[in-house]
Amino acid sequence: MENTIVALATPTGRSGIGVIRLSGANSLEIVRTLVRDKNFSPTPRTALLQKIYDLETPDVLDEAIITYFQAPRSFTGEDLIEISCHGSPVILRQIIDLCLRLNARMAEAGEFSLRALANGRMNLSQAEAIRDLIDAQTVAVARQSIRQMRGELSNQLQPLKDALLNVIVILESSLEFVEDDLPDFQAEKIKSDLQVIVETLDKTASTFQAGKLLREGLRVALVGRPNVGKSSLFNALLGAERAIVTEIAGTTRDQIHEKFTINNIPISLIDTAGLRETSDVIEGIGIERSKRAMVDADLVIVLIDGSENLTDEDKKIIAQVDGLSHLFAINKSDLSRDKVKDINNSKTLRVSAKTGFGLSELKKAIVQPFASQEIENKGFLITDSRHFDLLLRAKLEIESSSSLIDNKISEEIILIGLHNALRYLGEVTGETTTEEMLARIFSTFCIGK
Ligand SMILES: Nc1nc2c(ncn2[C@@H]2O[C@H](COP(=O)(O)OP(=O)(O)O)[C@@H](O)[C@H]2O)c(=O)[nH]1
Ligand SMILES: [Mg+2]
Repeated sequence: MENTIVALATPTGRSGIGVIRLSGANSLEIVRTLVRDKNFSPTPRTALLQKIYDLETPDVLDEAIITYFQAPRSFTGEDLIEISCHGSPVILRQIIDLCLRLNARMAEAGEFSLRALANGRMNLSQAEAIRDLIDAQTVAVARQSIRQMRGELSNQLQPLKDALLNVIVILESSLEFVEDDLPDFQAEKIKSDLQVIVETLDKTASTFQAGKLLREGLRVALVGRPNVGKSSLFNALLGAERAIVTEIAGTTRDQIHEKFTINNIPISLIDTAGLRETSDVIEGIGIERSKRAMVDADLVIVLIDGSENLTDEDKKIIAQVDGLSHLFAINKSDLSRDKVKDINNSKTLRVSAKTGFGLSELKKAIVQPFASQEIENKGFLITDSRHFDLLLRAKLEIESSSSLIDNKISEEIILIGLHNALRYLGEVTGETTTEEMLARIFSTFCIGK
């Protein structure tokens, strides 16, 4: 852990400024060589303009702003230096190479954060929140990540861990001092304490449904027979001419995916090849893919051409979505021939991909079955499946321990489940996470973070 690491903290490619980060005991020594000043002793947290020199030639490579964060008051808790260079990939590469020649080592993904964790600058759920913040696709996810980064999850869990520990202490001392079973009044107290913990865990874990929706969003597939206007609707929903639209049936042969958001929920919209019998090999493959997309989607929008009577092909598709989460949209409502009435008695929306009529109702209808009160309330949400899983496991352990109390099972056995629960809760914040698990988690981080 002592070795000094280096990485580009900004994206590769040209930019106004590119930031190189060094962390570790030798950071200052390395920078002294780069600026050719053996006595360079920057005031911590002060931006200094410096020339950066090549090692062998007298050449100045760049003029850069150097900021020194002295241990332990830095992101990683170690000596950390940020060099803000001009954002030229050539210059950045050269300066990183010099750092490597001066015995820094290229940082691995998330290694700065891992060091921050090891040095107690943040806990695991906070480090994960920084990763999620950087990856956030929507404002809503960014807001949730900031809350988690500021410790909201760990603060919610702490009282539960304290309460659980209290129960454990009582049981352990009764194990030492009492020969007989737990007195009834104490057993009742313990059971009710555990019940409160279980309910709170349940409440926190239940926000994951909304959190997952915000983070992962919905896969929505547009299906229908050729020429009903799927690609037109796809473009209209995106607000971009992404898919090819023609009056020729069978234009769309492969799927197209695009992302947009409805009320902060990321939607991955899939335009598919029109479903029909075909002898065209390529179109046939496209149709197979459409069928797969239909089954994989969270929601299928079946598009019908309202200017024509329902055809056998329409009816076949309508039968196919039975059992899948779906809604019917009747397109081309700008044409005055309104030939299709309700389908299978289900609610149908009238839209026009051409004029935009009905699109805002359609958007509402897409998210309506999934949107929950929690998203509206803007409370703190569990967004990470790892956290959700650990909360559930902790809850199950406590529940089964609690049921053992009634059966007068020995405290030793009851304690096993409670210790497991405490360990699971500790894994959320990283106190009880194994090295192997940490390595797995941090490999999902950016290099330079
Ligand atoms: N009048 C009218 N024509 C439309 C509408 N939507 C699509 N079309 C036309 O229907 C034809 C087929 O559209 P397209 O989006 O390629 O259908 P797809 O085969 O289902 O993808 C094109 O000529 C479109 O211009 C609509 O809402 N109103
Ligand atoms: Mg199409």
